Order: sequence, then C-alpha cells, then structure tokens
Amino acid sequence: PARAAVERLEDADVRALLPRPGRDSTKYRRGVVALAVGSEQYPGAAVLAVSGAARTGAGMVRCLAPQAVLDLVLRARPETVGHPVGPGRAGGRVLDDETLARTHAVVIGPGLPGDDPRVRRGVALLAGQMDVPAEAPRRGVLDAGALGAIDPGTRLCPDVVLTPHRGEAERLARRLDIDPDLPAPELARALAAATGATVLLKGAITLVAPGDGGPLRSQDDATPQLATAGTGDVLAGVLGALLAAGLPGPDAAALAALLHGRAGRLASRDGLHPLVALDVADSLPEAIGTIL
Ligand code: NPW
Ligand code: AMP
Ligand code: MG
Repeated sequence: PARAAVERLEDADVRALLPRPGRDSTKYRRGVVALAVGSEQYPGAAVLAVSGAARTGAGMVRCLAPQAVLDLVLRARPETVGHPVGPGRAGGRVLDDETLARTHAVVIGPGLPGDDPRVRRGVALLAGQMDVPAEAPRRGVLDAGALGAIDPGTRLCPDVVLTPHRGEAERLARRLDIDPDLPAPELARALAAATGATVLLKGAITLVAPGDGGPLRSQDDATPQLATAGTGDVLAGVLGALLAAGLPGPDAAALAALLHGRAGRLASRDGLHPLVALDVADSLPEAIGTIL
C-alpha cells in the first residue's frame, strides 16, 4: 500500500474535544462507562483500567468482574459501582436492559483471558449481534484479551477502538490475513480497514487510524518510562471515559493518546523518575489541566 500521511497531534487540535462538565451536568449525562476487566490471574488490571476511567472524569464507572476482583477495585476506588460475574451466578447478562440503556460505552479486555465469557458477550454487543435495547452502547474499547476474539467475520464501527501494542497487532494481523511486518502506519490502517474499527496502535509513537479511513494521527511526546506493566490498562480506561462522554472514536483515541502520554511525562517528572501505572492514572487530572 501507499505510504500513509500522518498528522502529529498538538494540544490545540484536541483542546476543543475535551469534555467539560457544565451547570446542567449530572453523573449520567457526563457519561457512564462499564468495564469488563480483571480476572483471577490479573486482578490489578481492573484497578488500573477503572482508575484511568475515573480520573478522566467519567460520571460513573461500572466494573463487571469476579467478586474477588471487585473487592480489590472497591478498596482502591470506592466510587466504582461493582457488578459481580462468575460461578454461582445465573448464566445470563450481567447488566439488565435498564442499566445497559443508561451505559454509554464499554471497555473489554484488560486482564481477561481470551476464553472469558465477558469477551464473547462484549464483542457481540459492540458488533450489534446481541438482543439488547436500542439505547444499549455500540461504542467502546477492545484491548488485550478481547483482541483475540476478533476474526475475519467481525464488523465493527469507528466508535469502537482497538488498542493493540505491536505484539497484539501482529497477532491480530495474522488472523485477518494481513502482513504482520508492515510498517506501523500501514499496519494500523490495514487493521482499521479490515475491521471497520478505529485502531490505536501503541508504542513509543502511538498511531490512531480511524475506522472510516480518515487521516492517521500520531502522538510521539510520551516518555519511555511508560514502558512498564499496566500502563496500557490505564489507557483503555481513559479511552472508555472519553467515548462515554460522546466523543467520536477517532477523536477519543487521539485525545486519550495525548492525555496518557502527558500524564506519563508528569508522573515521571519529564522522564527523570520511574513511574508505576497507577501514577499515570493519578496524573491524569493534571494532564487534563495542561490542555484546558
Ligand atoms: P517480546 O517478548 O517483547 O518479543 P501478551 P501482555 C510481544 C494484563 N496485564 N509491547 C511480546 O514479545 C493485560 O491487560 C495485567 C508488549 C510478547 O510475546 C493482558 O490481559 C497487569 N509486548 C495480559 O496482562 C499488568 C510486545 O507481545 C507479547 C510488544 C497480557 O498482556 C500487566 C506480549 O503480549 C498487563 O497489562 C510491545 N510493544 N511488541 C496487572 N497488574 O494485572 C511485541 N510484543 O502476551 O498479550 O502480554 O501485554 O503482557
Ligand atoms: P501495554 O503494553 O498494553 O501495557 O501498553 C503500554 C503503554 O505504554 C502504551 O500506551 C504505550 O504507548 C506506552 N509505551 C510503551 N513503550 C513506550 C516507549 N518506549 N515510549 C513511550 N511510550 C511507551
Ligand atoms: Mg496491554
């Protein structure tokens, strides 16, 4: 394919996108995000993704996870609304119709094994293959364990954002019969074209390829201190909160990449200090303050 043109993200480009609460805001109008995250193997990923969403200003964060994971999440983030899943519960949907209709975006995958029932249900919801009310969300994030559930038959829309790192992108490319060795811009574009989803390809340079074929955008001012466990889980939460606030997928992805990179820089004091993933979440309010 032809070399893709890439636009570098600047503060001025995303400033207008930032959701700002107004006098008539309520927690429901600000955006409710539901995260299917965390498992027995990776309970911490749930804390990280939930924290990313909460610190980005979501009106409400729901977490769908086994009780032991919820116990951990609630200790760290008591404002979270917990929805237990797993053995001992009826096999049906976790959120009833009314709750689903008052949920604006979903995040599926951080800390989940590929065979988790939340992956199958979440991908079916976003692909429009579930019997749900018309108001149920069709926007969200597929990350980590959920990326493995995308196959050549999966059709998504640009308000669904896939967030692979290079390894996950290559695995997905092989499944979709795309050359995994393509340069990053072409790989991101090809994955977006094949799925219809927006693709946020993570790395030292993070790229956003809109699902509607729009121009590629890049974010390159992050710090390598972000190369540490769990920072991607925080990013998934940030993006979920922005989608719940109503931003179109490509704009939400661009703003999330910029805020996450900025929060990493702030948390590491310009890259001079090591950070942990939760520091990135806790630096999000200050990062938002720099582009207000
Ligand atoms: P290598 O070894 O570098 O050559 P996986 P994961 C390759 C959860 N987490 N960045 C790499 O190849 C996540 O949410 C939970 C990274 C390797 O073979 C997931 O659910 C945490 N990898 C789950 O863990 C904190 C790259 O891809 C493979 C790469 C697994 O996620 C940690 C790794 O991919 C984590 O977030 C790149 N740029 N390029 C918690 N505290 O609960 C190539 N690779 O096996 O899907 O593993 O990313 O660790
Ligand atoms: P994940 O591998 O899913 O935990 O995501 C890692 C996060 O850290 C992504 O947001 C990457 O963009 C970011 N990241 C990883 N390595 C680097 C690097 N060398 N420089 C800047 N950001 C990085
Ligand atoms: Mg990850």
